[in-house]
Amino acid sequence: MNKRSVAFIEPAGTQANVFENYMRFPLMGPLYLGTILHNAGHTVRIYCENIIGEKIDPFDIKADVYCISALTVSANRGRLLAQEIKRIYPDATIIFGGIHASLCPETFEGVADHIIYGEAESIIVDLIEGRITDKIVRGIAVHDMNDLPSVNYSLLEGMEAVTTVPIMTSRGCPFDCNFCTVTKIFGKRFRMQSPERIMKEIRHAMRFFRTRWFFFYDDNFTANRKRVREFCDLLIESELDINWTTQVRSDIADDPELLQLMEAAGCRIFFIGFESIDNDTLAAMHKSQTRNDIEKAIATIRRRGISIHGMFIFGEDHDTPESMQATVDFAIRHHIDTVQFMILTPFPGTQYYESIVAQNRLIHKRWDYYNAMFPVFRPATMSPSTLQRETLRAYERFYSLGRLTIDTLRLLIDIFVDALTWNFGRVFTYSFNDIFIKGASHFIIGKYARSYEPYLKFLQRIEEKNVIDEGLLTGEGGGIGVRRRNRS
Ligand code: B12
Ligand code: SF4
Repeated sequence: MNKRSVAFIEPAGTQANVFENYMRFPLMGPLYLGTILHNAGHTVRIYCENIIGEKIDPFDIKADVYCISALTVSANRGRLLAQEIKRIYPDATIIFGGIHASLCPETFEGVADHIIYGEAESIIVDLIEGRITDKIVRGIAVHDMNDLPSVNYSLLEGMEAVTTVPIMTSRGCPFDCNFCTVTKIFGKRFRMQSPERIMKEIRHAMRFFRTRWFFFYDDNFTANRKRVREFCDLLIESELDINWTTQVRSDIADDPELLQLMEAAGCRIFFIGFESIDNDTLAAMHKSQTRNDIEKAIATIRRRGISIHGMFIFGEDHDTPESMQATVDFAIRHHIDTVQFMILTPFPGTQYYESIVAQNRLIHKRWDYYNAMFPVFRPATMSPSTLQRETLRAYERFYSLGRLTIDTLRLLIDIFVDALTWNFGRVFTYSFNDIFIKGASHFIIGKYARSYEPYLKFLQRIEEKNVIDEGLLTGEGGGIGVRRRNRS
């Protein structure tokens, strides 16, 4: 078999996304699949538009096979790229995979030679070498996560822009939140790498990057606590001295000793999906957590000096403008370090999507707007434009200049008092990073608040007329005038 040149493309969403400006992270799928193909002797490059910081031009990328990995928000851009590639290189093979291809393959009908559902490590070589010829192919879940190769990060174009090393040590989640696509792709069985293997991954990654910040992408890093305990022991013993961030659930508060160990091993920030402070909303989402669990988690984690990035979702049927602003009050009162207020988004393939479609509440299927920042369905207790406005107001309140000033002053006073009293005990809890993120978020939110106006106008029009003016929305996202980041 001739060796082939393969280009992986991770398109960016075409709409403004508050966080993409300083969160330059690649998906791990292209990195794993690219590494496997590279190890099999094929020539591989991976192009992630979010990392490169601009739109890629297919004229600049010549390959035998184009593998496009799209989320829902980047599906239209992926489709458009495929059309351009086919026009420029009619003999090239185009393969779509990833979350959106798995959950909504019809999006890529007519532009894909192959569409792959689910995990593709065990089929990618056969696919590229032509032993699999079916148009629709079902991948096979990786059975043992320790069998995966170590990621070759140098395949990633523009990897110098990555300031935090991405690593994913597990797949699957035993929970079943109704809005989430994770279990639809990776299943409910939690599969994980061993503590020794995670250490090997860290050492391996350190050969590619100078930074000592790592982000463990795992959806629920502490689902198996014994593993995390052993990993932290190994990390402390190794004296590698890295800082890391990961995603956990509120139930981590049940194990304060583990928290202490994680902090000692360099864990600095937790990303936690709190989703809501209302128990009825949490129950409707099948979140398997209560407001009490959230409060306990915040208090316990704060005591251990780990920062919290709290993620909330607005727009569930029990939500009102008042409950949304009460969530902001809650986040401020409980000193959550940074927050994300996402608008509930019915992603195809989820239980939530099915129920919204069945109730005829979906406004449109322009995937560019499915980035949890635009209402794409009709909420139960308020208009879509109210949901949009109240979400922006929530952000503006949380990241207000007044709060930023107070937090900065508080930190400076702590440092001053500690220096005077010769107290070094809490030096490691000073969080310059939080102040920086809050400051950046304040400016980014101000900028994006202005760019959401066209979508708000679109929502108001459909609310007045009760019809969708298709002319206002275009597939590539320029139609309603929401500004894109300048990529060219
Ligand atoms: C890391 C991460 C992020 C990072 C960076 C992601 C990025 N570059 O887009 C950050 C924090 C910035 C982020 C942001 C967002 N994220 Co996010 N994120 C993740 C997370 C936790 C891990 C992604 C990952 O690497 N997975 C592991 C790898 C191995 O999986 P994979 O890339 O899908 O690849 C496998 C298969 O899909 C397949 N495959 C993939 N590509 C291809 C291509 C070909 C050709 C083939 C054959 C096969 C194939 O094979 C691979 C190996 O088995 C996932 C959850 C998850 N478990 O995946 C959510 C997830 C992808 N995010 C999600 C969402 C909604 C978002 C946001 C819109 C909102 C938000 N949460 O802020 C933004 C949008 C970002 C954007 N691109 O515009 C959703 C996407 C849902 C959807 N239907 O699109 C997910 C699935 C979480 C969820 N709860 O549902 N995210
Ligand atoms: S939201 Fe988190 S806990 Fe819920 S199913 Fe998805 S990954 Fe699991």
